[in-house]
Amino acid sequence: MRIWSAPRDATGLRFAIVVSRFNHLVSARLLEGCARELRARGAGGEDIHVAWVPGAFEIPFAARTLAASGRYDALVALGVVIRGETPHFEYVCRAVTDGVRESMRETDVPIAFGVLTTEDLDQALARAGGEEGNKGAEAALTAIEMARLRASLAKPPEGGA
Ligand code: INI
Repeated sequence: MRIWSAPRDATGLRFAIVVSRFNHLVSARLLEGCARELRARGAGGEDIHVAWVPGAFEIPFAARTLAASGRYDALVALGVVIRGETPHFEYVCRAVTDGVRESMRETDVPIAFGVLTTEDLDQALARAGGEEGNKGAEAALTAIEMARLRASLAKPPEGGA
């Protein structure tokens, strides 16, 4: 039996974080948590690149472009979509989730999803360093693990168990 598991050590890995400015109060906290986690796990400051985009809708475009550059082991997408009075919320959520998934498929670069989709601002704040933790930091851990896993899955060992 071969069991795949990947260490969450970011030493030597290169990351791009795409973060949206909409609901900046919250997205800045996600970014802070994400960058802090990457650094704490060994990533160098020069190996973490940050691209700000206007809103969550723009995240997939930036993520796909950065992933296609071939310069990153993994990406993190960060944003905050808060339900309003209109169905616009649903469209933005769908666009960002579908778009990030497509970007990952098209480029074969892992993209951790740290986009909050909440009912209100309080829920979003709770997930950005409040009582529900920091989803930016959680996304950082996912990005590290997937970057390592991608490398080991691409070169499976010869032979049996
Ligand atoms: N963008 C967000 O990131 N969060 C939101 O809550 C949001 N709402 O509610 O509208 C939002 N809209 C902007 C959208 O992402 C685009 O930036 C805009 O439509 C221009 O393309």
